[in-house]
Amino acid sequence: MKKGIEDKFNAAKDFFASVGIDTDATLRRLSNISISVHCWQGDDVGGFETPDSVLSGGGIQVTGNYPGKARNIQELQQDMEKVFTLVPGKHRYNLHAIYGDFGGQRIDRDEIEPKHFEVWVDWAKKNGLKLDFNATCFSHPKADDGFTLSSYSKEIRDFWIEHVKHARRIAAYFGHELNSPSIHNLWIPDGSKDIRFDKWTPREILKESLDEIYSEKISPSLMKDAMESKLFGIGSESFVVGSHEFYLGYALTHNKMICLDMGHFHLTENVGDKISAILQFTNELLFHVSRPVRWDSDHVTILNDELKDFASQIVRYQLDNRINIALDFFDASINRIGAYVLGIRSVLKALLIAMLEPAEKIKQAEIEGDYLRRLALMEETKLYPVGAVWDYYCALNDTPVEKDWLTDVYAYEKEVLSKRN
Ligand code: RNT
Ligand code: ZN
Repeated sequence: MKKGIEDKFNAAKDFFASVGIDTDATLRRLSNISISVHCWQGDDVGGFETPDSVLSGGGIQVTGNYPGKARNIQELQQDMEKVFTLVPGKHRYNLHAIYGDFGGQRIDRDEIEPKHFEVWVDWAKKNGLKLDFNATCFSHPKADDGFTLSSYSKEIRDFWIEHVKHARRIAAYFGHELNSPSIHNLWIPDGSKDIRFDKWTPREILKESLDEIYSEKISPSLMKDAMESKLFGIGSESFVVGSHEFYLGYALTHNKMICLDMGHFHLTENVGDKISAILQFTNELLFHVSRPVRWDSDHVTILNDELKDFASQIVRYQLDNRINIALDFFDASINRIGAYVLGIRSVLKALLIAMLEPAEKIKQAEIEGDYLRRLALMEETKLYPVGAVWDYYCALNDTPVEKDWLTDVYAYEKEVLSKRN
């Protein structure tokens, strides 16, 4: 371990003990939290259906053309292995349906099978990872008019229903092979650019499509279903079929998980705040941790107030096993490996900060109605020596301390990424 790290940690540990916090227990707790790391930051949501697949439609957008993106499964796996050496903890990996191994064949979305994802299962086993999954209802000609599961065309929606059914079976296959239920998240782009006259019918159709999809019962020991709402997208500014209320209603009445993407709400809404409301009525939630900048821009997560608020909600109410943390950002304007590392580390830091709060003391002040004390304690907490604990945790896990990971990222860029074009 680098010189000084342990000394600083011990001093911090004494300090935290003096405010009633057990630092070692905190680090054990942090190491038990797994983040589901998304595959799509690695190649700008392109996928591997064809050698030159690119993100299209769906109201989501990647901007930037930083060199070195992964062009095939092997490169993406190599990149991810690098990423996982630079972040502490054991995590999960989150695939989209377009990332299968289709062997150069044209396999349409309604034909994908577990065998197309064997290469990922083998890789996950080798690297001690668990897998999550997503149907891909965008970047496809049958999604071009902006409607998939809620399409007025029976042919179109049947195609997508079939796709999602296949995707759920692949998630179940992951759960079975890796001994850990795989979360299958469903997000569809459906909506319209301009004012919708009939908002009822598309939602009624979507509900029927979902009923059809979920009529196939799969054990929650293999896979769990989540559904992700959105406020608006590019091309669906005026109306989104799968709104928050729609999916919240569906999830609560059908025993499904809701997925809250931090970029899918009004910018002044505190998404973390929703946790203590929704979890009064259901057992688990999925989060897409992201960073909206003025809109759902999917910037790399950083340690900002929104992220800290989110983490504090998990930690304060011991929801470690009820909130599933997944990442959802894709920035093509910076080194993609570095984007992953920075984003993952920021989420872990937010959790650590929350775990090192003098929670009992603040709660007591609140119960007693001593709101000045409550405010003062929360304010003091902001300067607690969390950095020393974080550095120690990174070193303990054989991962770089402070910004040392940059050295690895740039070396990898030079040796590997710069040779791709
Ligand atoms: C889109 C949703 C969705 C996607 C991924 C690629 O607005 O956030 O989660 O980002 O499925
Ligand atoms: Zn999302």
